[in-house]
Amino acid sequence: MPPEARPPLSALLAVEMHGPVALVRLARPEKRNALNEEMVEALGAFFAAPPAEARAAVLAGNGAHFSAGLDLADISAQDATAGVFHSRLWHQSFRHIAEGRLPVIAALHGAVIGGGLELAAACHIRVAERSAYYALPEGQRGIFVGGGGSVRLPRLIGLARMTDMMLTGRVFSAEEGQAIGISNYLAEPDAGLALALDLAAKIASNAPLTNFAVLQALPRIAESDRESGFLAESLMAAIAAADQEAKSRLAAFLEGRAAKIGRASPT
Ligand code: 1HE
Repeated sequence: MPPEARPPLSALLAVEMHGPVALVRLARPEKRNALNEEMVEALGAFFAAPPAEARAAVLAGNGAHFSAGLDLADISAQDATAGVFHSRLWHQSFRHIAEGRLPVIAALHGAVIGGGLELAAACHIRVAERSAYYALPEGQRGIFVGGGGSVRLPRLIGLARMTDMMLTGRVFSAEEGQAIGISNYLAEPDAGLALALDLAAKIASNAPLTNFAVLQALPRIAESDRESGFLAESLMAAIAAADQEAKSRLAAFLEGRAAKIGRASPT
């Protein structure tokens, strides 16, 4: 179904297509894009079944911040049983982002806090404007990460840095976040979304099987034992190279019709 024919998943999630790139925006700026259950469910529903024509996505936030994290009102009266199911809902939704069909670029600015940072970590690439800052104030609030942060963030920035953020409330600036690997690209004010859309358009022009291999095979290989990894790599490489898309791209290069690889890359 074309996106304009689909009923909106939630008024708190705005989706528009830019060619093959789906731009998904958290649309609750009056609450600093604090993530309530409706938004987390809508994110999961979108990325579980993205529009057929979408080949990549950008996830951004409306207003001055990417996201202030979990809507603290959602859990203020929650018991332990409700809490564990609430956290599992986040896991299920974010899995559709991290392990879904689309490469997803997070375009970050302003607060990227708590569950907002967990959401950013579930994306495949992060672009951060200089206004971005990162914190895990769960320690101050008496709670714990529940959106996959304890699994994804140590892999992104290291266990010691995450421990520091959670125990001391340390806040990292955009520049620090770039240095420690939270963001892949640092953008000037108001330039982050355009850069993220450009990168997503490039990704959308890759061979679909290469994108599949990067999203589905690479993280599994990276987490598996070496010998299983080498074998899975050989199988994936052989399947990708045998695809017609690879054949025509390789022929284009060998016949001098393909672009050469330059040195410059954005930021
Ligand atoms: C919220 C939330 C929220 C704002 N839940 N309502 N996250 C936090 O601990 C971060 C809490 N938020 C903040 O520190 C600040 O709001 C900000 C630095 C992000 C922005 O400050 P500011 O001055 O621009 O906005 P504000 O006046 O603080 O907030 C505007 C409104 O948004 C206000 O509501 P209002 O009805 O009084 O207008 C705030 O209450 C509301 N708001 N953030 C609920 N987070 C899966 S587990 C993950 C665990 C976590 O994410 S813990 C981290 C939670």
